[in-house]
Amino acid sequence: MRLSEATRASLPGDVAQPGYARREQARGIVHLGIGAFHRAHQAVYTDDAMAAGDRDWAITGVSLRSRQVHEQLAPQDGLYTVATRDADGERLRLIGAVREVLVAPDAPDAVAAALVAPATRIVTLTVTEKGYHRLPGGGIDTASVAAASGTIYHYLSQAVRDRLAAGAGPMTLVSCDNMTDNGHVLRNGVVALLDGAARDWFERDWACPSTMVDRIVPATTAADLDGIAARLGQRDEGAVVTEPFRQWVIEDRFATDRPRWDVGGAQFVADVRPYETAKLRMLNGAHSALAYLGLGAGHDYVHQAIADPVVRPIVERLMRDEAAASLDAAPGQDLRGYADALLARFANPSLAHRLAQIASDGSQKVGPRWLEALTINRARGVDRTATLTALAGWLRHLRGQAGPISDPMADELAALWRANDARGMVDALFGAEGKFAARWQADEAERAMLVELVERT
Ligand code: CS2
Repeated sequence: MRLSEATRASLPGDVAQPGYARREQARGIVHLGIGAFHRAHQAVYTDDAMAAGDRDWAITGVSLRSRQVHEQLAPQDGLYTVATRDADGERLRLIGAVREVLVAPDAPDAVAAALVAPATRIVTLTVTEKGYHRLPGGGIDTASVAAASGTIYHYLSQAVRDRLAAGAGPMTLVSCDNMTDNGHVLRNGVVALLDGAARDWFERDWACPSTMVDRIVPATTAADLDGIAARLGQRDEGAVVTEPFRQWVIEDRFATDRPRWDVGGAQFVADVRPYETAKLRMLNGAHSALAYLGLGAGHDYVHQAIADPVVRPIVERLMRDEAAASLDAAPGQDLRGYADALLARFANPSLAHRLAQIASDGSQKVGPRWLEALTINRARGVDRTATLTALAGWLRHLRGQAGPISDPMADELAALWRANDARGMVDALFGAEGKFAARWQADEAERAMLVELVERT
Protein backbone atom coordinates (compact mmCIF):
# COMPACT_ATOMS: atom_id res chain seq x y z
CA MET A 1 0.00 0.00 0.00
CA ARG A 2 1.25 3.47 -0.92
CA LEU A 3 0.81 6.55 1.27
CA SER A 4 -1.85 8.99 -0.01
CA GLU A 5 -4.84 11.05 1.16
CA ALA A 6 -6.95 7.89 0.85
CA THR A 7 -4.68 5.76 3.03
CA ARG A 8 -3.51 8.20 5.68
CA ALA A 9 -6.43 7.40 7.99
CA SER A 10 -4.89 3.99 8.62
CA LEU A 11 -1.47 5.30 9.71
CA PRO A 12 -0.46 4.31 13.24
CA GLY A 13 -1.33 6.73 16.03
CA ASP A 14 2.28 7.64 16.78
CA VAL A 15 2.69 9.33 13.38
CA ALA A 16 1.87 13.05 13.74
CA GLN A 17 -0.55 14.24 11.05
CA PRO A 18 -1.36 17.68 9.59
CA GLY A 19 -3.82 19.36 11.95
CA TYR A 20 -5.72 21.27 9.26
CA ALA A 21 -7.96 20.61 6.27
CA ARG A 22 -5.52 20.28 3.39
CA ARG A 23 -8.08 20.70 0.65
CA GLU A 24 -9.21 24.05 2.01
CA GLN A 25 -5.74 25.50 1.60
CA ALA A 26 -5.24 27.38 -1.67
CA ARG A 27 -1.73 27.69 -3.06
CA GLY A 28 0.36 30.68 -2.13
CA ILE A 29 3.97 29.55 -2.50
CA VAL A 30 5.99 28.22 -5.42
CA HIS A 31 9.16 26.45 -4.34
CA LEU A 32 11.96 26.01 -6.88
CA GLY A 33 14.19 22.99 -6.22
CA ILE A 34 12.01 20.60 -4.24
CA GLY A 35 14.60 18.17 -2.95
CA ALA A 36 14.98 16.58 0.47
CA PHE A 37 16.13 19.81 2.11
CA HIS A 38 12.97 21.76 1.27
CA ARG A 39 10.78 18.89 2.45
CA ALA A 40 12.57 18.80 5.80
CA HIS A 41 12.79 22.56 6.23
CA GLN A 42 10.62 25.30 4.63
CA ALA A 43 7.70 22.92 4.05
CA VAL A 44 7.71 21.98 7.75
CA TYR A 45 7.58 25.63 8.84
CA THR A 46 4.71 26.21 6.38
CA ASP A 47 2.95 23.13 7.74
CA ASP A 48 3.33 24.56 11.26
CA ALA A 49 1.86 27.89 10.15
CA MET A 50 -1.12 26.17 8.54
CA ALA A 51 -1.63 24.03 11.64
CA ALA A 52 -1.72 27.29 13.64
CA GLY A 53 -4.55 28.56 11.44
CA ASP A 54 -2.85 30.28 8.50
CA ARG A 55 -4.67 29.80 5.23
CA ASP A 56 -3.76 29.55 1.58
CA TRP A 57 -0.05 28.95 1.64
CA ALA A 58 -0.03 25.49 0.08
CA ILE A 59 3.16 24.87 -1.89
CA THR A 60 3.60 24.10 -5.57
CA GLY A 61 6.98 22.36 -5.66
CA VAL A 62 9.03 22.67 -8.84
CA SER A 63 11.85 20.32 -9.71
CA LEU A 64 14.16 22.07 -12.16
CA ARG A 65 15.69 18.89 -13.56
CA SER A 66 14.90 15.54 -12.05
CA ARG A 67 11.62 13.67 -12.44
CA GLN A 68 12.26 11.64 -9.33
CA VAL A 69 10.49 13.94 -6.85
CA HIS A 70 7.40 13.92 -9.05
CA GLU A 71 7.43 10.12 -9.08
CA GLN A 72 7.80 10.13 -5.31
CA LEU A 73 5.14 12.67 -4.39
CA ALA A 74 2.51 12.82 -7.15
CA PRO A 75 1.03 9.36 -6.39
CA GLN A 76 0.99 10.38 -2.70
CA ASP A 77 -1.04 13.60 -3.21
CA GLY A 78 2.07 15.50 -2.07
CA LEU A 79 2.10 13.80 1.35
CA TYR A 80 5.35 12.55 2.83
CA THR A 81 6.94 11.77 6.18
CA VAL A 82 9.72 13.63 7.96
CA ALA A 83 11.68 11.23 10.19
CA THR A 84 13.71 13.01 12.87
CA ARG A 85 16.44 10.93 14.41
CA ASP A 86 18.72 11.25 17.38
CA ALA A 87 20.08 9.06 20.14
CA ASP A 88 16.55 8.80 21.64
CA GLY A 89 15.16 7.24 18.47
CA GLU A 90 13.05 8.28 15.51
CA ARG A 91 9.88 10.39 15.38
CA LEU A 92 7.61 10.47 12.33
CA ARG A 93 5.52 13.38 11.14
CA LEU A 94 3.37 13.59 8.03
CA ILE A 95 3.68 16.91 6.17
CA GLY A 96 0.73 18.21 4.18
CA ALA A 97 2.02 21.57 2.93
CA VAL A 98 3.07 20.44 -0.57
CA ARG A 99 0.11 20.33 -2.92
CA GLU A 100 1.67 19.46 -6.25
CA VAL A 101 5.05 18.79 -7.86
CA LEU A 102 5.90 20.05 -11.35
CA VAL A 103 8.93 18.97 -13.37
CA ALA A 104 9.98 22.19 -15.07
CA PRO A 105 11.40 20.80 -18.36
CA ASP A 106 8.24 18.67 -18.84
CA ALA A 107 5.74 21.34 -17.85
CA PRO A 108 7.21 24.81 -18.39
CA ASP A 109 3.77 26.31 -19.04
CA ALA A 110 2.41 24.97 -15.75
CA VAL A 111 5.42 26.47 -13.94
CA ALA A 112 4.85 29.84 -15.62
CA ALA A 113 1.14 29.65 -14.74
CA ALA A 114 1.92 28.94 -11.08
CA LEU A 115 4.35 31.87 -11.02
CA VAL A 116 1.87 34.33 -12.56
CA ALA A 117 -1.14 33.27 -10.45
CA PRO A 118 -2.19 36.29 -8.35
CA ALA A 119 -2.55 34.04 -5.29
CA THR A 120 1.16 33.14 -5.47
CA ARG A 121 2.92 35.73 -3.34
CA ILE A 122 6.12 33.99 -2.36
CA VAL A 123 8.74 31.98 -4.22
CA THR A 124 11.22 30.09 -2.08
CA LEU A 125 14.33 28.47 -3.56
CA THR A 126 16.71 25.64 -2.67
CA VAL A 127 18.64 25.02 -5.87
CA THR A 128 22.12 24.53 -4.32
CA GLU A 129 24.99 26.93 -4.83
CA LYS A 130 25.55 25.93 -8.44
CA GLY A 131 21.96 26.84 -9.34
CA TYR A 132 22.98 30.51 -9.07
CA HIS A 133 25.59 30.34 -11.87
CA ARG A 134 28.30 32.22 -10.09
CA LEU A 135 31.91 32.66 -11.12
CA PRO A 136 34.48 31.07 -8.78
CA GLY A 137 35.45 34.55 -7.59
CA GLY A 138 31.80 35.52 -6.89
CA GLY A 139 29.53 37.54 -9.21
CA ILE A 140 27.02 36.02 -11.63
CA ASP A 141 28.37 34.29 -14.73
CA THR A 142 26.12 36.28 -17.05
CA ALA A 143 27.60 34.65 -20.17
CA SER A 144 26.66 31.17 -18.96
CA VAL A 145 23.19 32.35 -17.88
CA ALA A 146 22.60 34.05 -21.26
CA ALA A 147 23.68 30.88 -23.09
CA ALA A 148 21.46 28.65 -20.94
CA SER A 149 17.71 28.28 -20.66
CA GLY A 150 15.69 27.03 -17.74
CA THR A 151 17.80 28.67 -15.03
CA ILE A 152 16.10 30.15 -11.97
CA TYR A 153 16.74 33.57 -13.50
CA HIS A 154 14.84 32.65 -16.66
CA TYR A 155 11.77 31.46 -14.75
CA LEU A 156 11.80 34.39 -12.35
CA SER A 157 12.45 37.16 -14.89
CA GLN A 158 9.65 35.71 -17.03
CA ALA A 159 7.42 35.78 -13.94
CA VAL A 160 8.18 39.49 -13.50
CA ARG A 161 7.22 40.24 -17.11
CA ASP A 162 4.11 38.03 -16.96
CA ARG A 163 2.87 39.52 -13.69
CA LEU A 164 3.42 43.05 -14.97
CA ALA A 165 1.40 42.25 -18.10
CA ALA A 166 -1.32 40.50 -16.09
CA GLY A 167 -1.56 43.14 -13.39
CA ALA A 168 -0.77 40.53 -10.73
CA GLY A 169 1.08 41.93 -7.71
CA PRO A 170 4.79 41.74 -6.92
CA MET A 171 6.24 38.73 -5.12
CA THR A 172 8.81 38.06 -2.44
CA LEU A 173 11.65 35.79 -3.63
CA VAL A 174 13.29 33.93 -0.75
CA SER A 175 16.64 32.29 -1.48
CA CYS A 176 17.35 29.47 0.99
CA ASP A 177 20.76 28.39 -0.27
CA ASN A 178 24.10 28.45 1.50
CA MET A 179 25.63 31.66 0.18
CA THR A 180 26.61 34.95 1.74
CA ASP A 181 23.94 37.58 0.95
CA ASN A 182 21.85 35.01 -0.91
CA GLY A 183 19.04 37.54 -1.41
CA HIS A 184 21.36 39.96 -3.19
CA VAL A 185 22.79 37.23 -5.38
CA LEU A 186 19.29 36.22 -6.46
CA ARG A 187 18.21 39.80 -7.04
CA ASN A 188 21.26 40.58 -9.20
CA GLY A 189 20.71 37.50 -11.34
CA VAL A 190 17.05 38.32 -12.00
CA VAL A 191 17.83 41.98 -12.74
CA ALA A 192 20.44 40.91 -15.30
CA LEU A 193 17.68 39.36 -17.45
CA LEU A 194 15.26 42.29 -17.18
CA ASP A 195 15.02 45.68 -18.81
CA GLY A 196 12.60 48.56 -19.22
CA ALA A 197 9.41 48.71 -17.19
CA ALA A 198 9.75 45.15 -15.87
CA ARG A 199 13.16 45.93 -14.44
CA ASP A 200 11.98 49.16 -12.86
CA TRP A 201 9.00 47.41 -11.29
CA PHE A 202 11.11 44.53 -10.00
CA GLU A 203 13.66 46.87 -8.45
CA ARG A 204 11.00 49.06 -6.88
CA ASP A 205 8.29 46.68 -5.67
CA TRP A 206 9.61 43.13 -5.36
CA ALA A 207 11.70 41.92 -2.42
CA CYS A 208 14.54 39.39 -2.12
CA PRO A 209 15.26 38.98 1.59
CA SER A 210 18.41 37.13 2.57
CA THR A 211 17.99 34.07 4.80
CA MET A 212 20.00 31.61 6.81
CA VAL A 213 18.65 28.06 6.71
CA ASP A 214 19.91 25.20 8.82
CA ARG A 215 18.96 21.56 9.12
CA ILE A 216 21.15 18.55 8.38
CA VAL A 217 19.33 16.41 5.80
CA PRO A 218 21.30 13.42 4.48
CA ALA A 219 20.15 11.94 1.17
CA THR A 220 17.42 9.37 1.88
CA THR A 221 18.55 5.76 1.34
CA ALA A 222 16.60 2.65 0.31
CA ALA A 223 17.12 1.31 3.83
CA ASP A 224 15.58 4.50 5.28
CA LEU A 225 12.51 4.05 3.08
CA ASP A 226 12.16 0.40 4.08
CA GLY A 227 12.44 1.22 7.78
CA ILE A 228 9.87 4.02 7.54
CA ALA A 229 7.49 1.79 5.54
CA ALA A 230 7.71 -0.82 8.29
CA ARG A 231 6.60 1.77 10.83
CA LEU A 232 3.91 3.38 8.66
CA GLY A 233 2.49 0.11 7.37
CA GLN A 234 2.56 1.73 3.90
CA ARG A 235 5.23 2.78 1.40
CA ASP A 236 6.31 6.41 1.43
CA GLU A 237 8.69 7.00 -1.48
CA GLY A 238 9.01 10.69 -0.60
CA ALA A 239 10.12 10.37 3.02
CA VAL A 240 13.08 12.40 4.29
CA VAL A 241 15.34 11.80 7.27
CA THR A 242 16.77 14.60 9.38
CA GLU A 243 17.91 15.76 12.81
CA PRO A 244 15.56 17.32 15.41
CA PHE A 245 17.31 20.72 15.14
CA ARG A 246 16.10 23.29 12.65
CA GLN A 247 16.70 27.01 12.24
CA TRP A 248 15.56 29.68 9.80
CA VAL A 249 16.58 33.33 10.11
CA ILE A 250 14.90 35.59 7.57
CA GLU A 251 15.55 39.20 6.72
CA ASP A 252 12.33 41.04 7.53
CA ARG A 253 11.86 42.62 4.12
CA PHE A 254 8.81 41.28 2.31
CA ALA A 255 6.89 42.75 -0.60
CA THR A 256 3.86 40.66 0.32
CA ASP A 257 2.15 39.02 3.27
CA ARG A 258 3.68 35.77 4.46
CA PRO A 259 2.93 32.66 6.49
CA ARG A 260 3.60 32.86 10.20
CA TRP A 261 6.76 30.80 9.84
CA ASP A 262 7.72 32.15 13.26
CA VAL A 263 5.10 29.82 14.80
CA GLY A 264 7.54 27.01 13.95
CA GLY A 265 10.49 28.96 15.32
CA ALA A 266 11.67 31.01 12.32
CA GLN A 267 13.11 34.40 13.27
CA PHE A 268 12.41 37.56 11.26
CA VAL A 269 15.33 39.94 11.82
CA ALA A 270 16.57 43.26 10.45
CA ASP A 271 19.97 41.85 9.48
CA VAL A 272 20.67 38.16 8.84
CA ARG A 273 24.31 38.63 8.04
CA PRO A 274 25.76 37.75 11.46
CA TYR A 275 23.75 34.49 11.50
CA GLU A 276 24.38 33.71 7.86
CA THR A 277 28.14 34.16 7.97
CA ALA A 278 28.44 32.32 11.31
CA LYS A 279 26.52 29.37 9.89
CA LEU A 280 28.43 29.33 6.59
CA ARG A 281 31.90 29.60 8.11
CA MET A 282 31.36 27.53 11.25
CA LEU A 283 28.82 24.83 10.34
CA ASN A 284 29.35 24.55 6.60
CA GLY A 285 33.06 25.38 6.87
CA ALA A 286 33.49 22.56 9.39
CA HIS A 287 31.36 20.24 7.27
CA SER A 288 33.53 20.73 4.20
CA ALA A 289 36.67 20.23 6.30
CA LEU A 290 35.20 17.01 7.71
CA ALA A 291 34.34 15.90 4.18
CA TYR A 292 37.76 16.29 2.59
CA LEU A 293 39.89 15.40 5.61
CA GLY A 294 37.50 12.61 6.62
CA LEU A 295 37.37 11.02 3.17
CA GLY A 296 41.16 11.32 3.01
CA ALA A 297 41.35 9.41 6.30
CA GLY A 298 39.11 6.65 4.96
CA HIS A 299 35.81 7.57 6.65
CA ASP A 300 32.36 7.50 5.05
CA TYR A 301 30.20 9.48 7.50
CA VAL A 302 30.30 12.76 9.40
CA HIS A 303 29.93 11.11 12.82
CA GLN A 304 32.98 8.93 12.07
CA ALA A 305 35.13 11.84 10.88
CA ILE A 306 34.28 13.99 13.92
CA ALA A 307 35.35 11.11 16.19
CA ASP A 308 38.75 10.79 14.42
CA PRO A 309 41.48 12.00 16.84
CA VAL A 310 43.44 13.63 14.00
CA VAL A 311 40.54 15.23 12.13
CA ARG A 312 38.54 16.51 15.12
CA PRO A 313 41.14 18.93 16.53
CA ILE A 314 41.63 20.52 13.09
CA VAL A 315 37.89 20.98 12.67
CA GLU A 316 37.49 22.37 16.18
CA ARG A 317 40.28 24.81 15.60
CA LEU A 318 38.83 25.84 12.24
CA MET A 319 35.51 26.60 13.92
CA ARG A 320 36.53 28.03 17.26
CA ASP A 321 39.78 29.86 16.51
CA GLU A 322 39.58 30.74 12.83
CA ALA A 323 35.99 30.92 11.53
CA ALA A 324 34.74 32.50 14.76
CA ALA A 325 37.58 35.07 14.71
CA SER A 326 36.62 36.15 11.19
CA LEU A 327 33.05 37.03 12.20
CA ASP A 328 31.51 40.25 13.42
CA ALA A 329 29.15 38.72 15.95
CA ALA A 330 25.84 40.37 16.74
CA PRO A 331 25.35 41.48 20.35
CA GLY A 332 24.62 38.39 22.44
CA GLN A 333 25.64 35.95 19.70
CA ASP A 334 27.51 33.18 21.56
CA LEU A 335 29.96 31.65 19.09
CA ARG A 336 31.55 29.29 21.63
CA GLY A 337 28.16 27.86 22.51
CA TYR A 338 27.35 27.66 18.81
CA ALA A 339 30.50 25.61 18.18
CA ASP A 340 29.63 23.27 21.08
CA ALA A 341 26.15 22.70 19.67
CA LEU A 342 27.52 22.05 16.17
CA LEU A 343 29.96 19.43 17.45
CA ALA A 344 27.10 17.64 19.21
CA ARG A 345 25.03 17.70 16.00
CA PHE A 346 27.92 16.33 13.92
CA ALA A 347 28.31 13.49 16.40
CA ASN A 348 24.65 12.34 15.97
CA PRO A 349 25.26 8.66 15.09
CA SER A 350 21.74 7.95 13.89
CA LEU A 351 21.92 10.29 10.90
CA ALA A 352 24.41 8.53 8.60
CA HIS A 353 25.37 11.73 6.80
CA ARG A 354 27.71 10.82 3.96
CA LEU A 355 30.92 12.83 3.63
CA ALA A 356 30.72 12.33 -0.15
CA GLN A 357 27.44 14.27 -0.21
CA ILE A 358 29.12 17.27 1.42
CA ALA A 359 32.28 16.91 -0.68
CA SER A 360 30.38 17.55 -3.92
CA ASP A 361 30.46 20.96 -5.62
CA GLY A 362 33.49 22.16 -3.65
CA SER A 363 34.23 24.90 -6.20
CA GLN A 364 30.90 26.48 -5.25
CA LYS A 365 31.36 26.02 -1.52
CA VAL A 366 34.92 26.96 -0.59
CA GLY A 367 34.38 30.68 -1.26
CA PRO A 368 31.74 31.43 1.38
CA ARG A 369 32.95 28.67 3.73
CA TRP A 370 36.73 29.28 3.81
CA LEU A 371 38.12 31.88 1.40
CA GLU A 372 36.24 34.87 2.82
CA ALA A 373 37.48 33.92 6.30
CA LEU A 374 41.06 33.52 5.04
CA THR A 375 41.01 37.04 3.60
CA ILE A 376 39.56 38.57 6.77
CA ASN A 377 41.82 36.63 9.12
CA ARG A 378 44.99 37.60 7.29
CA ALA A 379 43.97 41.24 7.66
CA ARG A 380 43.21 40.63 11.35
CA GLY A 381 46.46 38.75 11.96
CA VAL A 382 44.65 35.54 12.96
CA ASP A 383 46.39 32.17 12.45
CA ARG A 384 44.90 30.28 9.50
CA THR A 385 46.53 26.84 9.75
CA ALA A 386 43.34 24.80 10.16
CA THR A 387 41.54 26.49 7.26
CA LEU A 388 44.61 26.03 5.04
CA THR A 389 44.76 22.36 6.09
CA ALA A 390 41.14 21.95 5.02
CA LEU A 391 41.84 23.72 1.72
CA ALA A 392 44.79 21.42 1.10
CA GLY A 393 42.41 18.52 1.78
CA TRP A 394 40.14 19.81 -0.99
CA LEU A 395 43.08 20.09 -3.44
CA ARG A 396 44.10 16.51 -2.66
CA HIS A 397 40.50 15.41 -3.09
CA LEU A 398 40.45 17.10 -6.50
CA ARG A 399 43.45 15.09 -7.60
CA GLY A 400 40.78 12.43 -7.76
CA GLN A 401 42.72 9.37 -6.68
CA ALA A 402 39.70 8.29 -4.64
CA GLY A 403 37.33 8.36 -7.62
CA PRO A 404 35.39 10.77 -9.79
CA ILE A 405 34.69 14.29 -8.55
CA SER A 406 31.18 15.70 -8.52
CA ASP A 407 31.55 19.40 -9.26
CA PRO A 408 30.39 21.74 -12.04
CA MET A 409 34.09 22.65 -12.52
CA ALA A 410 35.29 19.02 -12.31
CA ASP A 411 36.75 18.84 -15.83
CA GLU A 412 38.51 22.18 -15.56
CA LEU A 413 39.95 21.35 -12.14
CA ALA A 414 41.06 17.88 -13.21
CA ALA A 415 42.80 19.37 -16.27
CA LEU A 416 44.61 21.85 -14.02
CA TRP A 417 45.85 19.01 -11.81
CA ARG A 418 47.09 17.08 -14.87
CA ALA A 419 49.03 20.13 -16.08
CA ASN A 420 50.46 21.25 -12.74
CA ASP A 421 52.36 20.17 -9.67
CA ALA A 422 51.12 21.31 -6.25
CA ARG A 423 52.80 24.71 -6.55
CA GLY A 424 51.33 25.27 -10.01
CA MET A 425 47.88 24.17 -8.84
CA VAL A 426 47.94 26.55 -5.87
CA ASP A 427 48.99 29.39 -8.19
CA ALA A 428 46.34 28.53 -10.77
CA LEU A 429 43.60 28.75 -8.17
CA PHE A 430 44.85 31.25 -5.60
CA GLY A 431 47.70 33.17 -7.29
CA ALA A 432 47.38 36.74 -8.57
CA GLU A 433 45.65 35.54 -11.75
CA GLY A 434 44.06 32.54 -10.02
CA LYS A 435 40.49 31.43 -10.59
CA PHE A 436 39.52 32.24 -7.00
CA ALA A 437 41.71 35.34 -6.64
CA ALA A 438 38.70 37.64 -6.33
CA ARG A 439 37.79 35.89 -3.04
CA TRP A 440 41.22 35.17 -1.67
CA GLN A 441 44.69 35.59 -3.07
CA ALA A 442 47.31 33.63 -1.14
CA ASP A 443 50.45 35.47 -0.06
CA GLU A 444 53.86 33.82 -0.33
CA ALA A 445 53.77 32.21 3.14
CA GLU A 446 50.25 30.88 2.62
CA ARG A 447 51.21 29.42 -0.75
CA ALA A 448 54.24 27.68 0.70
CA MET A 449 52.16 26.29 3.53
CA LEU A 450 49.43 25.05 1.20
CA VAL A 451 51.96 23.34 -1.06
CA GLU A 452 53.58 21.66 1.91
CA LEU A 453 50.21 20.47 3.23
CA VAL A 454 49.14 19.14 -0.17
CA GLU A 455 52.38 17.25 -0.59
CA ARG A 456 52.47 15.89 2.95
CA THR A 457 50.47 12.77 2.11
C1 CS2 B 1 26.34 20.61 3.86
C2 CS2 B 1 25.00 21.31 4.02
O1 CS2 B 1 26.20 19.35 1.88
C3 CS2 B 1 26.70 20.35 2.41
O2 CS2 B 1 27.48 21.08 1.82
O3 CS2 B 1 27.33 21.37 4.47
O4 CS2 B 1 24.02 20.76 3.20
C4 CS2 B 1 24.53 21.30 5.48
O5 CS2 B 1 24.19 19.99 5.90
C5 CS2 B 1 23.35 22.20 5.70
O6 CS2 B 1 23.66 23.49 5.25
C6 CS2 B 1 22.97 22.22 7.17
O7 CS2 B 1 22.06 23.25 7.41
